[in-house]
Amino acid sequence: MNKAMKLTAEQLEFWNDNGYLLLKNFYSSQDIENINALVDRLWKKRSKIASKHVIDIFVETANERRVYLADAPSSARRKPYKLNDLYLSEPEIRELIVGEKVAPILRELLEGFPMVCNSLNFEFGSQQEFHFDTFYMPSPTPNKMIASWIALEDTSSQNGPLQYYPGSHKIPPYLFSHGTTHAVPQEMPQFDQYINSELEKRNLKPEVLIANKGDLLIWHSQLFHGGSPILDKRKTRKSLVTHYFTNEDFPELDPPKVCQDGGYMDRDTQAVVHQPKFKNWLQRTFG
Ligand SMILES: O=C(O)CCC(=O)C(=O)O
Ligand SMILES: [Fe+2]
Repeated sequence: MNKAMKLTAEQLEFWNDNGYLLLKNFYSSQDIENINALVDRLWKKRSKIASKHVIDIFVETANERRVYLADAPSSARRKPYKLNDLYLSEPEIRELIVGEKVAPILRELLEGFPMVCNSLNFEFGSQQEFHFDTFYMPSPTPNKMIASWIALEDTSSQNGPLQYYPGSHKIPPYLFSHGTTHAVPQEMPQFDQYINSELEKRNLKPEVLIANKGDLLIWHSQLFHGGSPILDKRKTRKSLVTHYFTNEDFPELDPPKVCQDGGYMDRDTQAVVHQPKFKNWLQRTFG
């Protein structure tokens, strides 16, 4: 393990107080350029590559759908999308998100062996409402999940920067009617009431992250965060988000290792239920 990359006492204290850690200039510009070039290549060659990459396109519009990248129209790249789980097939992504540079830090914060459970490549801001990641992927043991966010280009007030409430990880998690943090859509009005009163009681205020290419942000699974609105719709905000569980929570798994301090869940890609219209038409017409 590279001792020089481990966290200082001040960084750990900041993490405990705020629920996030910003590591400026963590990745080199070459590291980032390689990832941007990979995403470019995947888009350009999408009809020819064998890997089945799953992408959510036209996010937050009436046209939102999940398709294979090979079936995505070129126009989908000019609107917000989420390219899912590139880590499953791309070693360069694995090296960046759970390689020896970052894994010791994740391991220290998680107090467990970090295991990537998903990754998301964005080209635009997500504009995702404030949320806790434990709405979607609660870890079997509370607080044994963590997320990283890598700036693949600079962010500004115009391109939908990330925002979060420092200290919100100390709010007792809201439990939905089934007794866990996994969100129940019908119960969101009660959740909203709870969170608003907790934020007010603790006088917590949102902060917007203006980041530079190569910066790394790590957040606690209970940090309340989201993507702010994209004010200039033409402006991209390339980023890579990864969520991690711990191997200790999944003792039956022997995750492939990327380095001695981290690995990844080797699983199937998400299911693609809706086939693009054109493909349906081809199938109907030519069988
Ligand atoms: O990148 C963003 O704007 C937020 C993404 C996010 O919250 C997530 O993927 O969990
Ligand atoms: Fe999130």
